[in-house]
Amino acid sequence: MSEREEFMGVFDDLVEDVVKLLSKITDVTEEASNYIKEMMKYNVPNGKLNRGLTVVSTYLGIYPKATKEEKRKAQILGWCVEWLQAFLLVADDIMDQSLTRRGQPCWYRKVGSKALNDGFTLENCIYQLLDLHFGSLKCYPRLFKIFIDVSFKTELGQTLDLSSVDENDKPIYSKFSKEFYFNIVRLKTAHYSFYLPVALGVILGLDSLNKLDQLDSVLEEVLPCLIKMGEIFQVQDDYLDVYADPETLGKIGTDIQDGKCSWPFVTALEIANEEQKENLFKNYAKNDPQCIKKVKEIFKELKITELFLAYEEKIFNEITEMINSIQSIDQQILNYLKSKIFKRKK
Ligand code: GPP
Ligand code: MG
Ligand code: MG
Ligand code: MG
Repeated sequence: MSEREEFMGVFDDLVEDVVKLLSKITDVTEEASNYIKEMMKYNVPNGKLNRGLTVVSTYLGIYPKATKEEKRKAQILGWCVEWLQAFLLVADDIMDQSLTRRGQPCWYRKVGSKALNDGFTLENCIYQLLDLHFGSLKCYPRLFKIFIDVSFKTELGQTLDLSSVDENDKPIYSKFSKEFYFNIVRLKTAHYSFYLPVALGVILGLDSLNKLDQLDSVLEEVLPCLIKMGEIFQVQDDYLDVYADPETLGKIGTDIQDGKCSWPFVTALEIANEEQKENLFKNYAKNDPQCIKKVKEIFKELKITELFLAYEEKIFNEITEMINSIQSIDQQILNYLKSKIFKRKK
């Protein structure tokens, strides 16, 4: 069985854990419980599962002697990250007015504004599952705190992301710069997508080894490299938003019509001549196929694809160097993560 299949095998049990918890709360009807169960099945398990699987691979890298039961704990912790991801995506798709996610309609397009409450429910499930499965471990307070802190950073990143347009959804171009772009990206993506899964694997691994006293120095060492991976991951996400086949990507890009402060657009602004800039401003942030086409034509004139490929190559070389200098954990843990995103197409 592959790691992914084994990981998937744990999901149904966690859904049942949540259902059982609901059954213990007075006044929760069977209908409500069934709704939440279906909502979780729709939103939690259908992604690439990279974040969840990274928790498991990191844990095994720190603590290779893990028994089947110990490994299962790491898988459950991995699923907690996937629950967080589900919460963030349900909410993000409302805010970005997206159409599809993971090859199916976005949840809010199925249930309307109930999706907002479902997002809260998904988030709370993290803490219910943590309490149920990790409540008696020494590392429990650290697990709890890292979820809270990383969620906060992600929400602040979303605040920055949304602040690039005004109350009429018009982009505030004076804010658009690479510096502002990377402020957004580090907060909204890097912490929860890269730092969190590795940190969770490290926390649980050091707990198993009875070496939690080493935790802070390990996390401090790996943080910059993971943030760097998060940066390039979101640059790829922004590139794929414009250029990937929606069938492969599982989502239809919306960054151009949403007027996002995205990598292709900020890069284009840096190098465009006055006429190209004027045309970019005229056509960006408009939900009109002709305008989107025009923006893409200018991107082509400016060789955005070539610039992206060269930038991707450069950053991955820098990441390789950063990994090679890591001493506190097995470099293979980070190389695995790097290989998952290198030249990714989805
Ligand atoms: C990715 O942005 C960032 C997130 C999904 C975090 C959202 C944070 C919240 C607090 C809701 P994106 O909009 O580019 O992602 P995608 O392309 O997947 O829609
Ligand atoms: Mg978004
Ligand atoms: Mg989005
Ligand atoms: Mg995106």
